[in-house]
This record gives sequence, structure tokens and C-alpha cells, in this order.
Amino acid sequence: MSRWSLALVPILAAGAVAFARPGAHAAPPVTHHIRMEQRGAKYLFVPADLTIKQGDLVEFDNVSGYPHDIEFDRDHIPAEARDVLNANMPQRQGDLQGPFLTQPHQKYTVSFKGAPKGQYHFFCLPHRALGMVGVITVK
Ligand SMILES: [Cu+2]
Repeated sequence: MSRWSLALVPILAAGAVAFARPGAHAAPPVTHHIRMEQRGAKYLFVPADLTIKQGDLVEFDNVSGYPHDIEFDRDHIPAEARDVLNANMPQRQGDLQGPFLTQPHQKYTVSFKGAPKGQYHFFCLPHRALGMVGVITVK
């Protein structure tokens, strides 16, 4: 072994220990951000397409053009997801529907703890017909 490869041995060993540590693979939940915006005549979720991991959180920010809300499309979410979402959505005003956000930069956070993998289509009820729709993919 060369001097350089010998120098690498303790570094590689330390890496192996870190990977072997129980629970080391369970990354802490990440909070993702989606802005709710009006841009001219358009109403948008930004980004409108987001990929997250099971257990992550999505925080919606009420930027402009409100009131907005977040409602999941019950026909376009994974099987078994409905009860999980309803339990994870604070202050619901209906099935899979969050409250109307009326204050500047009001936040609304949905946890995907226990959420089945798959695609979660959602929309803003007041602006759905104006294209304010999005999809979250849980991997
Ligand atoms: Cu809206």
C-alpha cells in the first residue's frame, strides 16, 4: 500500500462506522416551501411540482393574490392517503381542505408523516379554474 492509501484507511473506517450506526439512515424530516402567488392574471403555486420524502413537511406561504387555500384532490392521491392527510392538516374547513389564508405571509404546514408514497394533486379552491394547481410526489 502506498503512503497515501494508508492515510485513507482511518478516514474510510470512520465512514463505515458512521454508516453502520443504528438509525443513521433515518434522515430528519425536511421542511419544503411552496409560495402562493399572483403574477399578473395568473395564480400559482411556486413550485407547482415538488418531490419530498415520507415524513417531510410542506410549508405554504401566502405571498400575494389571497385568499388561498390548500385542498387535496381526493380522486388523485394515493389509496389510504385520505385519512392520513385529514389527520395531518390543521384547522381543516372540510375533507382534505385547509383554511382560507387571508393574512400576508400567513403560513400553512402539512406534514407527510405516515403518508403513502405516490402523487398528491392539490389545488387552491378560489383559483383552481385559473390554474392554481400543483402536485407533491412522496418518494
Ligand atoms: Cu389561490
